[in-house]
Amino acid sequence: MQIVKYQFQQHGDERGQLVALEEFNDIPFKIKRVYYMYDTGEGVTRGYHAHKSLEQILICIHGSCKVLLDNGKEKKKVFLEKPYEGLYVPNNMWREMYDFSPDAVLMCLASEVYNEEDYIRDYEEFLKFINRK
Ligand code: T46
Repeated sequence: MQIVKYQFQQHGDERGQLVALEEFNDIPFKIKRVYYMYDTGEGVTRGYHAHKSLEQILICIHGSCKVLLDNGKEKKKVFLEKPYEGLYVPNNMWREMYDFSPDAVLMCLASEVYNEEDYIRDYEEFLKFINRK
């Protein structure tokens, strides 16, 4: 499984850093939704689902966290700690987020608006779904 981590351009000067993200230029899809999570307590794990069609870019814009990606055949762990790095999470990929630092802010850029019908929240169902493809 290939992990795709984007390194965004940083516009830095003596005032600090700035990252700008444009759909189709920096992000490989039209951004229809942005959400972020924070105040994730110690030991918290999130995710535990896959999406049928949604594509996303995950950016830990503050602090750090880990993401486990699982395509049903292979699993990979990715550490996110840089506000200028974005992890691409394609559809049909199981994901789990964990080991959030207390100050972590995980921002997600999504290719679709929120739709609970797009979620596969049961791992066995996920395996059946990808094997049917
Ligand atoms: C994903 C990972 C990385 C909304 O109302 N709108 C939204 O856009 C989202 C994302 C969530 N919600 C509601 C639904 C739940 O009642 O917020 C609550 C928490 O959502 P969820 O348990 O799905 O959160 P995570 O952190 O497990 O997963 C989220 C995304 O849902 C998911 O698409 O890939 O982050």
